[in-house]
Formats: sequence, structure tokens, C-alpha cells
Amino acid sequence: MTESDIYALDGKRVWVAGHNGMVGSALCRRLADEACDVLTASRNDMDLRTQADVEDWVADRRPDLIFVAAAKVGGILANDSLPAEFLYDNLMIEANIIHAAYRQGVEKLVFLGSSCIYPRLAPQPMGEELLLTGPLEDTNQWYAVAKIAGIKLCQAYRRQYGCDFISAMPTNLFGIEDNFDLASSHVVPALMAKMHRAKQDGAASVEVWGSGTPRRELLYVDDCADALVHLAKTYSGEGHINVGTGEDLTIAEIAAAIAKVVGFEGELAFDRTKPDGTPKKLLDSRLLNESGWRPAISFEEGLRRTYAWYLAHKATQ
Ligand code: GFB
Repeated sequence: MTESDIYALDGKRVWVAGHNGMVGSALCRRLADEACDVLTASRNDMDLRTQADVEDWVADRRPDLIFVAAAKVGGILANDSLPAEFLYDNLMIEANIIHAAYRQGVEKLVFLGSSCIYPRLAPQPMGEELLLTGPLEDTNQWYAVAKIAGIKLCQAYRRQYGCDFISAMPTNLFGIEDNFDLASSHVVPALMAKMHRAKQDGAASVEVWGSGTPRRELLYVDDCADALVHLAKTYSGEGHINVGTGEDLTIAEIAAAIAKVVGFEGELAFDRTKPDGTPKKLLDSRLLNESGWRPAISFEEGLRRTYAWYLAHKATQ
């Protein structure tokens, strides 16, 4: 990877697939600083799982660059309880977009995966070379297999057709526009919503799933969007690139940090009947760092921004 831009965005037509999601909306905010035209498609325009819809839309709108931020996503419980949806939806979405991009001669495509592609007990921190070196975490194997297939699709289309399709693997993300629904959300929005409610109700404790000992690396979504734009401009290669902060915390530490921001002073009640998931998944982001990119938003600052957004948009008073 080099620091100079090899793909300039000026004057380009950039499709953010999944623009309503947390990552997609952050990409739209970030791309507003670039001299490019951002294209978006609503659910009424097409179903991304339907190949003909995607082919027609890409042929009609002719993007130069595509960010594949569209995906069926969710927290540990959603992943574990909806295996068919997580596998089928994600396979269809990525295959349809990547194949349409090839057919229409799209110049560049950035596919987004997740740190759950790595083996459950991979050595830490996890470098890109650890892909497919061991068994996956059981709770999210369906999502992980779909995301691994997406990486392989990008590699295959690069090898066979010379397409400039790249893959980025972000760590666990959080931020504004996140999903705060307790049944399907990730840990940060779930605990924020629970602690906010507990504070309002004067409850003595909040339930935290699992033992509190798993470790997670958390990246604020606007930093992730910035890294993805950086990779679109500067990276062209077959290997996927990790996107993380280089630091992780236990779930108990994450819960304490959220409690501080929310102002919840009660107890944390760990529910060990709920799954812990992967014990640790810290990415080795050296390749990205060596290309000149570093995160700018601390975990605490990200939490403050997220809680301010939650209060303005989601919280019941
Ligand atoms: O964020 P999370 O749902 O996803 O859970 P994963 C992280 C950890 O937080 C687990 C614990 O150990 C949970 O048991 N946790 C504690 C909670 N309280 C809660 C809560 O109220 N809600 C939730 N959701 N968790 C997902 C994968 O794994 O991460 C996806 O399933 C994807 O495929 C995503 O990779 C980034 O980090 O365990």
C-alpha cells in the first residue's frame, strides 16, 4: 500500500449500497467532503437480493465506484437465531452487486466484511493471513461464511476479469444511526438503551449478557467510513485489509464506560445464561496504519456522540 492516491474520487459517481444503515450513512457524510456524486437506492427502487433488480439499476445509474455497505447485520442473538437469513441475504446481496459491477464495468468496488471472519480462537491480534486457518465462532458462523464468500468473490473477479474490487474488514462498530432494538442490536447500543431506561425508571441494576469477560475492539462509525474512503483511494490488491483501533476492552469495561456517559449509577447484573460469543477478536491493523491511516475518535468521545444522537432521535422521555 502506498500513501499516494491511486484512485481519485473527483467527478466520480459513487454508489453507497446500504446508505440507510449505520455504515452507509457514515459513508454518505464522509463522501460529502469529496468532489464526487453520491448515488443511493431505496428499498422501493430494488431488492438487493434480486439479481435482475440490481443488474438493471447498475446498468441504468452507471456508478464508477461502489461501496458494498448493504448487509443483513445484527448482534450475537440475532446472528444465532436467524441463521438462514444471515447466510442467504448476505450471499445474495454481495453476489448480485459484485456480479453487476463486473458486468457493467464498474471501475472500483469496496466490499465490507467483519472481524468475525477469523477463527474463533485465532492468535491475537489477528492479522489478515489468519483467514481460514481454523473453525469459526458458532454464534455467527453463518454471517462469517457469507462475508468470507464476499472476500473470495472480489479476489476471483480480480483474478479472472481484472476487476479492481477490494475488501475491508472492520472490527465491531458503533455510533450514530445504530440499531437500538434490544433483540437485534450489538452490545453498545443495547447497553446504552437499557441503561438510559434504567436511569429513567430509577432501576437498581441493568442486565448485561454473558460473563462480562469477552473482549471487543470498538471503532466509531465515522472513523470506519474515513478508513473505507482512504482504502478506496489508496489500495488496490487481492488481500483484504483489517480496519480497527488496535485496542480492546472487556464487556464489563465497555458497560462501565457506557454507564458513565449515560449517568447510570446502578449495578451490572451479568446473565451467564446468555452467550459470550468469541472470547477475543482484536484485529492487527498494521497494513492500514502503515498506509497512513489512524482513527481520530476515542471510544469515550464516540460514546458521547452516540448518546447525544440517541437522546435526540430514539430515547423515550
Ligand atoms: O455486540 P455483540 O452482540 O456481538 O455482543 P459479537 C458482544 C458481547 O457483548 C457478547 C455481550 O459477549 C454479548 O454477550 N453483551 C452483553 C451483549 N450485554 C449485551 C446486550 O444487551 N446485547 C448484546 N447484543 N450483547 C457480532 C456478530 O458478534 O458482532 C456479528 O454476531 C458481527 O456477526 C458483529 O460480527 C460485529 O461481537 O459477539
